[in-house]
Amino acid sequence: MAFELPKLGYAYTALEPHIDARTMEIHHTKHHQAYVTNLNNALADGEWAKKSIDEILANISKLPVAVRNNGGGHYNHSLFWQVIGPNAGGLPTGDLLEALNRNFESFEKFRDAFTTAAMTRFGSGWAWLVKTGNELKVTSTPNQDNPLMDIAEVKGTPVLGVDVWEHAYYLKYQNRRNEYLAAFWNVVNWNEVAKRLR
Ligand code: MN3
Repeated sequence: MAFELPKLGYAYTALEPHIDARTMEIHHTKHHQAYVTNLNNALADGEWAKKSIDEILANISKLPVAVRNNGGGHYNHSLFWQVIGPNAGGLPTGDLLEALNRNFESFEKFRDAFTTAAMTRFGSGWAWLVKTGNELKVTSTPNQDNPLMDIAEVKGTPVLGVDVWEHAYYLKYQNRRNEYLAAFWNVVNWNEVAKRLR
C-alpha cells in the first residue's frame, strides 16, 4: 500500500511524565494507524495513490473529504512524532532562536502566541509554526487540516505543530488543555524543528 504508519524513534514511555505512555500508544497505534488505513482506502488504486503526501495536500480541494481528513491526519501525526521526543524541551538555539527573535521579538512572545493559537482553536485541530518565504508565522487549523493544503487560510511549511484533539491529552489531563500545552514545551525537539527551517 501507498502509505504506512511510521515507527516512532523512541518508546511510548519516553515522554513520561509530560505525555503518558498509554496516550502515546493509543495515539500512534490506533489514531494514526486509522488515518493511514482510511487514507489508503480513500485513494484506492486511483492516480493520486501514486503521488506524494505533499502533492496530495497541495491539491486537496480537488479530492474527496476522506482524503483531506485522513491525508491531513497522516501528515500531521508523522510530523508531530518527530518534533517531540525524549531529552528535549528547553530553549532553541542558533539560527532557529534568531529567527524566532526576529519574527516574534522574543522566544517568550513566540511561545505565548503559539500557546494562544492552540488554546483558542475551538474543538479539534492543530496549532502551527510555519515558514512562508523568510517569514515565520503562528497559525492554527481545524480538524486534520494543515498549512500545506491549498484551502488553508495561512499557508506555509510546518516547522512545529501541536495536536490539540482531546485524544492527544484526555487520559492524563482530561479537559485541561492548558496543562497539556505547558507540558508540551518539555518535549519539543528543537533540533528537529531547526532542521525544518532550512
Ligand atoms: Mn492526534
